[in-house]
Amino acid sequence: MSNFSSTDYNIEIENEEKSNNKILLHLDIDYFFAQVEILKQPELKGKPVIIGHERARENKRGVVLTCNYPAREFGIHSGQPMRDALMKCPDATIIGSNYSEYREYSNTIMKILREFNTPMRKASIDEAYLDITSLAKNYEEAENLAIKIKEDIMEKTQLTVSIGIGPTLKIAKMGSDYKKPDGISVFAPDNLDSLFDGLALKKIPGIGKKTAERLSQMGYVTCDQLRVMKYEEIVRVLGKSGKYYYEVLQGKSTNSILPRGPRKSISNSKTFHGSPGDVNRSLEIFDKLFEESYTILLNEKFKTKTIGVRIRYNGFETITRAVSIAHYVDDKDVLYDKAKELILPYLSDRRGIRLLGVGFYNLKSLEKDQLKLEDFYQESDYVNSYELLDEFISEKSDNKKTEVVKMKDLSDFD
Ligand code: DCP
Ligand code: CA
Ligand code: CA
Repeated sequence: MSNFSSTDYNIEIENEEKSNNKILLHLDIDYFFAQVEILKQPELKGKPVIIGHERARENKRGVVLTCNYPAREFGIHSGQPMRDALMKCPDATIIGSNYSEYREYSNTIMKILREFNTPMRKASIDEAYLDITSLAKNYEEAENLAIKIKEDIMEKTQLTVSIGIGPTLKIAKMGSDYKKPDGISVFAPDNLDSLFDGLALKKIPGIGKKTAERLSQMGYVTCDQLRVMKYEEIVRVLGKSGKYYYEVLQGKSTNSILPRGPRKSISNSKTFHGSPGDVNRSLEIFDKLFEESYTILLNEKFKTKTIGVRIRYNGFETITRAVSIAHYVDDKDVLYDKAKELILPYLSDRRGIRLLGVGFYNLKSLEKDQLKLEDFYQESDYVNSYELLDEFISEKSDNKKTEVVKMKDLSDFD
């Protein structure tokens, strides 16, 4: 069995390098609701159009949901009271919103993105993130992919979108805003200056109006002014949130764990600084990890066919083992027995354990409407332990009922 371990080790190294060099893409539909309405009334193209309460002209009620770019030239923007907007541009065309149509357009675009079959997260009705690391070897290829995505979307919906590409989610998001509308902006890790130089601090996602004002009073207006600061310095200036801004500005934000489309796996692991102790203590921890994974399996209403375990020793040799059973099950005893059988031979190694993990792969949802589920996933669901693992390469074994498989992509296990 141990003859697999050197292969596992190589896969591990490759993926650890890769996981620090992700290429992430953020897409945002341009002046979304207004663009859809203008598709239906092309004669409005080039004229100021506001989406809001249709009778606002008479009753002066409500706020601007969005407007097209000609309307923005008058100083109109989302969230503004209609009364103010109409003072700025009395001749603007006002159109009431048609949410069900917007949702359909949104679904069509999300489907196009999902079909790239790479980790994807819908962030709002008109925004999504894609991890394109496996689709693009470099930033040039990433840009070509963005062109292709825009063409696909244009062909199927007639809508323009803007795309940003970068090494972190935040940089990708700032990128999609950088050349709006109908833009593509690519910021490779060695080219972040071109994004941040001269860019207003308020363009950083999450920087509030108040913070921006406070910073401006202190003389900080653009990103480059904070980017030259050391970590300690920025924390002194910005307090607790300094860490966040430091990471965003250095292109190091740690939240580049990409959420899934429909879940493909459930796994859980723990890293030790110093070994967990003897075999019994290790098994206790393993049981706890199993318990946590199993709880998610139950809560999210899945059955599984493949159980995987992972162990890393001091010196970083990593062993992964998985086994597939004939039918999808959610029986705790069956799953636990398999998991324990897999891990037990590896717990008494003299080197000391650095990491233990256990998970389920080949999931089958017991719920019919999987996509709905996805809409509820928030960023916090993706932190640390329970992450997406790629499929397995299956290695046919003689025993039909029990198939030993090897994990292909281990990068997200811990
Ligand atoms: N929206 C809304 N109420 C708001 C802000 C937005 O109903 N206060 C709706 C209308 C927008 C859609 O959400 O069309 C997407 O919002 P965005 O912030 O992405 O803005 P737009 O897509 O309209 O414009 P942009 O071209 O700046 O992305
Ligand atoms: Ca938008
Ligand atoms: Ca948006």
